[in-house]
Amino acid sequence: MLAKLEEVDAAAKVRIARASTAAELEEVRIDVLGRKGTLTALSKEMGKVAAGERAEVGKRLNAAKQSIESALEARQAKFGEAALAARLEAEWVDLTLPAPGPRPGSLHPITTLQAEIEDLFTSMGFAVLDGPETEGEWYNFDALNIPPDHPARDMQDTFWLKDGNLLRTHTSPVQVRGMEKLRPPLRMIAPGRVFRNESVDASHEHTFYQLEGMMVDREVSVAHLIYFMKTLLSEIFHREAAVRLRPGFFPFVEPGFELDIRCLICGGPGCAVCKQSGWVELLPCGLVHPNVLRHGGIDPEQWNGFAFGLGLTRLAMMRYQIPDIREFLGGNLRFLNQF
Ligand code: FA5
Repeated sequence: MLAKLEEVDAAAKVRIARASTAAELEEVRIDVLGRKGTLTALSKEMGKVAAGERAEVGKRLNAAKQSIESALEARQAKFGEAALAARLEAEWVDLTLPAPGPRPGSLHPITTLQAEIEDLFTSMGFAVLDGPETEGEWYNFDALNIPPDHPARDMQDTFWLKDGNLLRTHTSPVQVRGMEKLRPPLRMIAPGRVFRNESVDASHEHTFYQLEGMMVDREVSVAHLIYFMKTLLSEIFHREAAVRLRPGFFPFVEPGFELDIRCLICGGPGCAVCKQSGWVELLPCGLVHPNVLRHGGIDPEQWNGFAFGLGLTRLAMMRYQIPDIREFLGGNLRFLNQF
C-alpha cells in the first residue's frame, strides 16, 4: 500500500510539473483527487490495511494528499502570474500619446438662425444692438407707451424682481435704448432672450428668443416694413413663405400689424403648434408710435419709422420643422446632436 502511495504521489507530481495550462492542471486534480481519482481509490482501500499499519498508512495518505494539493496550488499560482503578465502586455496604454480631446460640439439652432439674420440685416445697413435681460419698468413698459394702469401690461405676464425691476418680456426696450444711442436716421436689430410667466405648451415657453428690428428715417411707410419682412422670410426659408398681415394692437406702434406665417409643421390643416388654425403668429410689427420716438429723444415731426418683434424661437420651429418648443431648452442631446 505504501509503495502504491509513493507511486501515485510521484506520478501526480510529474503530471503537475508538466501541465502547461490551467485546464490540464484541473485534469490532473480530477484524476488524482476526484471522486474516482487514484489517491481517492487508495484511501478507499484503507479497510484492507492491517490494523498495525493503518495509522502509519493513514498519516502517509494525508501527507500525500496535502502535498499534491499544495503542488497544484503552486502551479495554479504560476499560471495566474503568467496570465496577468500576458494581459498587461496586451492591454497596455501609452500615456505619452496625446489625449483624444473633447468631442466637437455644434451651434444651437437658434444661434445659427440668429447669426444668419444678423448677417442679412447688417448687409442692409442695420446695426446689431444688445440690451439687458434685467430691465427697468421704464424701458420695458412706460417708454413704449404702456403706462402702469394700461391693460396692455397684462398681455405679457411679467416676472417682477424684488427691487422693482423685471425680466424683460420682449426685446422692444432696446428700441428706446437704441434711439438714445444712435441718432436718426437709424436702422438696428436687437436679438435676445426674453421671459414671461407663461404656462408652457408646444408653442409657448417661459424663456424664449425674439429679434427686434427698427428703422427710423424721414418718410418710412408700411411698404418699407413689408419689404423688409418679406426679404427676411424669403432669405430664411429660401422661398416665398405664405404670410398674412392683419391688424394687431401694440401701444408702441400705430398702425400695428400681426404678420402670421402659414404653419410649416402641418402645412395648413392645423396642429398643436398653430392651435389648429394653420397660421403661426411670428412677426408683430407696425409704424413706431410718436410717443415712443419722443421717449427716445427723436422729434416725430421730423422722423418716423417702423419696428417689428420677430419670435425667433417660433421661426426656428418653422425653419427646422420642430413640433415642440420645449426641445430648445430641454437639454436633450439626441435633439441637439442633429444640428
Ligand atoms: C411683442 O413682444 C412685441 N414687443 C412685438 C412688437 C415689436 C410689436 C415691435 C410691434 C413692434 P408679442 O407678445 O406678440 O409681441 O410677441 C412677439 C412674438 O414672440 C410672437 O409673435 C411669438 O412669435 C413670440 N412669442 C410670444 N410669446 C411667446 C412664448 N411664450 N413662447 C415662444 N414665443 C413667443
